[in-house]
Amino acid sequence: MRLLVTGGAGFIGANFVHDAVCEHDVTVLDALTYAGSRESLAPVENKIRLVEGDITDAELVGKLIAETDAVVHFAAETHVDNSLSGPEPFLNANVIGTFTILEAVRAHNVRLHHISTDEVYGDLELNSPQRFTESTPYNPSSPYSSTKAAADMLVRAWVRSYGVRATISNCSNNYGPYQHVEKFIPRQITNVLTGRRPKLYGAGANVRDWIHVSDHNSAVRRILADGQIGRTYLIGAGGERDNLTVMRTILRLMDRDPEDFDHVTDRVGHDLRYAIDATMLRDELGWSPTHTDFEDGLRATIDWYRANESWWAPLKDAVEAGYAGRNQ
Ligand code: NAD
Ligand code: TDX
Repeated sequence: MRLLVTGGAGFIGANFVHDAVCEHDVTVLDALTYAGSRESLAPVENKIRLVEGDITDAELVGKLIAETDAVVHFAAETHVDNSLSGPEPFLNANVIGTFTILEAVRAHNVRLHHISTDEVYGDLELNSPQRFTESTPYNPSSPYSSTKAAADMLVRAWVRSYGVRATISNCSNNYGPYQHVEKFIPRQITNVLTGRRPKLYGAGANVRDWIHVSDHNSAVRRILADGQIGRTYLIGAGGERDNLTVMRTILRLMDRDPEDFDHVTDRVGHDLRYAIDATMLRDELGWSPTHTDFEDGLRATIDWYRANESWWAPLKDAVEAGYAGRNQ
C-alpha cells in the first residue's frame, strides 16, 4: 500500500515509519517544526520519501493525497505547556491542518486514520474506578486538547456528511525513543544526564496512563488494516502511574537518590488523571500490548537516551531556558 504519514518526523510518527517501511511504500509529510527532525528518520532515509511541507498547504496536501492509498495523520502541535503560552500554532496545525487533510481525502476518496489523544475527554478523579471509553463525552481542558477535540469532531462530521473513509484513535501518554526532551520522561532522563535536577510539577499526584510507543503503533496498524470506518478506538495498556512514582522510578533506575529532584510551579488547569479502557480494541481487533513491564520499557528508554546524546543534546539548553522562564 502507498502510505502518506503526516508528522512522520516527530516522536510517534518516526517510530511508526521505522516499522511501516517493511510493508508499505511510505511518503512522510512533515513541516520539520522544532518538534520534528530528519535524524529521527535516518535509519530508514533510503526507504522513504520525505517531503518538507505544511499540512495547511492545500495544494501540496492535495497533490500528495492524490498519489496515495491511505493517510495516517500524526502531524500536530503536541505540547500542553506550549499551548498555554502560545495557542495560535495549535489552531493552525491541529484544526486547519486536519481540515485540509479531510478536504483532500474527500476529493480523492482516500482512506484516513486520524491520530488523537485521550486528553480530549478531560480528566478523571484520582482513585476512582472510572476510565475513558469510546462514549465518554468530550471535555477538553487546554488549548492543545481543545484543538485536538475540534479535529476529531471535524473527522466525525466528514465521515457522516461526505462519506469519508476515516477511523480515529485516542491514545494515552506514550514513552520510548525519539521523544522530544520537552516531555516529562525524556526531560527528567536528560536532566540527570546533563547534571541538572529533575523537575516535578506541584506535588506529582497527577496520574498518566503510560503506553510504550511501539504498542500505540501496533494498535494503529491493526485499526488501519481492520478498523470499522467511522469508528473511534481508544488505545491504552493499563499503565496508570502518578508522576511522583514515575520520577522516583527514573531516578532509581539511573542510580540516583529517588528524592533528588525539585518541585516546581504547577501547570495551570493541570489535568488530574487519565485512564483508558481499551476493551473494544482488544475484543474487536484482537490487539494487545507487548511492553507490559513499565520498568523494563523505562530502562530501555533510559539506555536509548544515554546512547543517542547527539540526537537530543542540541535541543536541551533551549528547552530548559524556556522552562526556567516559567519557573518550571
Ligand atoms: P511530536 O510533537 O513529537 O511530533 C509532531 C510532528 O508533527 C513533528 O514532526 C512536527 O514537525 C510535525 N508538524 C507539526 N505541525 C505540522 C504542520 N503544520 N505540518 C506538517 N507537520 C507538522 O508529536 P507526537 O508526540 O509524536 O504526537 C503525534 C500525534 O500523536 C499527535 O497528533 C498527538 O496529538 C498524538 N498523541 C500523542 C501522544 C503522546 O503521548 N505523545 C499521546 C496520544 C496522542
Ligand atoms: O517537567 C515536567 N514535569 C512534570 O511534572 C513535565 C514536562 C511534565 N510534568 C507532568 C505534567 C503531566 O502531568 O508530567 C505529566 C506528563 O506531562 P507531558 O509529558 O507534558 O504530557 P501530557 O501533558 O500528559 O500530554 C502528553 O500525553 C498526551 C502529550 O504531550 C500529548 O501530546 C498527548 O496527547
